[in-house]
Amino acid sequence: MQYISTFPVRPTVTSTHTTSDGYVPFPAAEADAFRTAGYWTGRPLGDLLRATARQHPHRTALLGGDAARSYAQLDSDADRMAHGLLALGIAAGDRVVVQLPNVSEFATVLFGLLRAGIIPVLTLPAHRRAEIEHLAQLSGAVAYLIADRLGDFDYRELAATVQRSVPTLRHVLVLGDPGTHTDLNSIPREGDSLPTIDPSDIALMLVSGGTTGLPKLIARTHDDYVYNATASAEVCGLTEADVYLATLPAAHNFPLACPGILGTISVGGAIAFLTDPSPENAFAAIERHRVTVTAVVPPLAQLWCAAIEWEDADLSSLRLLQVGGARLAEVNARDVEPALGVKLQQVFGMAEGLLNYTRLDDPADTVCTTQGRPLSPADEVRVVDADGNDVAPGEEGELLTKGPYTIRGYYRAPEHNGRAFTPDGYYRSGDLVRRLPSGHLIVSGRIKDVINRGGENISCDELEEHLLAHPAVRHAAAVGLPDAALGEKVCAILVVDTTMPTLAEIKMFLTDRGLATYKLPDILRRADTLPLTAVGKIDKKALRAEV
Ligand code: OOB
Repeated sequence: MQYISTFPVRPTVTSTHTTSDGYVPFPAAEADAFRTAGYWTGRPLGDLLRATARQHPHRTALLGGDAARSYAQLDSDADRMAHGLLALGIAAGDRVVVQLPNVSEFATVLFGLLRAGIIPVLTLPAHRRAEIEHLAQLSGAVAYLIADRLGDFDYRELAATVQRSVPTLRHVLVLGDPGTHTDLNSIPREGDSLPTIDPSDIALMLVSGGTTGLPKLIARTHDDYVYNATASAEVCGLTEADVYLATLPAAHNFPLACPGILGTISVGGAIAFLTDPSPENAFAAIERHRVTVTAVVPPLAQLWCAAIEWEDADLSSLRLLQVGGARLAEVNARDVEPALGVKLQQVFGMAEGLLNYTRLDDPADTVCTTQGRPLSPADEVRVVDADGNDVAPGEEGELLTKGPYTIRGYYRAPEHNGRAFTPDGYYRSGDLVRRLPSGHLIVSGRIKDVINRGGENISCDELEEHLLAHPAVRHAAAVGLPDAALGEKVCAILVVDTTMPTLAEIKMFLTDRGLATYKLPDILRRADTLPLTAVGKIDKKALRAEV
C-alpha cells in the first residue's frame, strides 16, 4: 500500500458531534483526509471475502472436517445467510447480538450480517445475563444469535431470560438444537438483492473491556475496520500460504481483525477455529492444520511454553505467535522463541482502535521489552501528564490517541464520552506508557480503574456496584493484585454491617445476579473502613498498598 505522508493532519476545527442515533462519526475533514491518503478505500467489510472468493474460489477458507469450506462456498453461504436474515424481517441498520463460540459458522454468520447491512454486536461466550441484557438494551437489538450450548452452559436458557427483559428482541436464532427458539439453519435463504453498503456506516460493534460501570459499545465502520484488518495483515506479512488459528474468542478485536480472521480472509489464507485453547487441544490443532499464525494472551503463552515440555507436539508449521491483551513480562517474552520455536510478536491494542505491533524485523530485545509501535503512519499518539501536557520524551504518561481506525466516541454514551475523549478527539486510553525514540511503547500500568485478569478486563466500578447490592455490604472496593499466572487477580474488600459473607457466598451471589465467571473475586478481605482521597473517592492506590 502506498502511503502519502502528510499526517498528522491537524484541521483547524475538529468539531465532534453525535448523530441522533448516538453514534459519534469521524469529523468530515479528517474522514476526507483518510480517504485522500488511501487509508480508507471505500470497500464494505463483506467485500474482503467477495474479492478473495472471486480470485481464489477453490482455496480453502475454513478448515475443520465437515465444516471445511472453500472461499466460493463461504461466499455463497454468507449471501444465503444474509438473505435469510433479511427474510425474517431483520433490516439493514438493525442490531443483532451475536454470542457464538469459536466455530467455523462464526464466519458465515458474521459475513451474512455484514452483507445484509445488519450490525452485529459481538459479545463473548463468557458474557452472562448482566452483560447481554445491558448490551441488547443499549444497542436496541432486534435479535440474539447464539449456539445451543457450550460445555455445560445452555445459551437457550439465557436467551429466554434476556428476551423477557428486553422487549425489542423479536428473534432468538440458534445454531444447533433450537429448543423453543428459531433454528438458524431452518430459515429460508433465498432473495434477489442485497442492500448497498455505505462504507462510512457502522459495520459492527465491539464490546469494550469496560472502564467504568457496564461495558460500552464500540461502533467500527466498514472503512476503518477494513483498514484495521488489511494494514495488520501487511505488518504481519500474511499471505495466502498462511493458516490462522482463532484461539482467543473470535468476537474479540485481536483474533477478529489484528489481523486475525478478517486479515486472513483479505489475503486468501485459511482459518481454523478452536473452542478450547488448552495446550493439548491447541497443539493438536496446530499440528493437524499446519497452523502458521495465532494470537494469545500472556497467561496462555506462558502455559503453552510450559506445556511443550510434556506435550509431544509438532509445532514446526507455526511462524508467528502474537501475544497481547495484557502486559507480557520480559522473562516470559524471552521464553517464547526457545520453548516453542516460533517468532514472537507483541501486540498492544484496544477495541477502541489503536494497535501497536512489534515488527517482524525488530531486534529480539525490542520484541521482548516493548509492546510494539503504532500500526499506521496516521496514528497520532500523545503521552501526557495528569494535566494533559505532553511529557518529556521517554517519560511515563497516559497514552492519548486518534487516527484512521480509532473511534471518536462510544455508542450512545454522551456523558462518558466527555471524559473518555479530549475536546479535539483523542481517546484517553487510561494506559500508562513510555515512548522510545523508535516509537515503540512500553506499557507500565493503567490509570483507569480496571483489573486485567489474564487478558480479560474487569471494571472495578461494575463489580463494586454488584457487591454493594449484597444486603450485608456497606462499602465495597475491587482491586487487582499482582499474580504470577494471570497478571492480576480480583480482590474484593468489603466493609460489612453484620456477618462477613464467605468468598463462596459472594461468588454465588454475583453469579445469581448474572455476572460473568471471569469477573468473580479470587480473594475476599474484610475492612473496617476504606481509605479515601482528598475529594472523597475510594483511594485504590492506598487500598492496593494495604492489601
Ligand atoms: C485488547 O483490547 P481490549 O479492548 O480488550 O483491551 C484494551 C486494553 C488496553 O487499553 C490495555 O490496557 C490492555 O488492554 N492491553 C495491554 C496490551 N494489550 C492490551 N496492556 C499491556 N500490554 C499489551 N500488549 O486487549 C487488544 C485488542 C487488539 C489487539 C490486541 C489486544
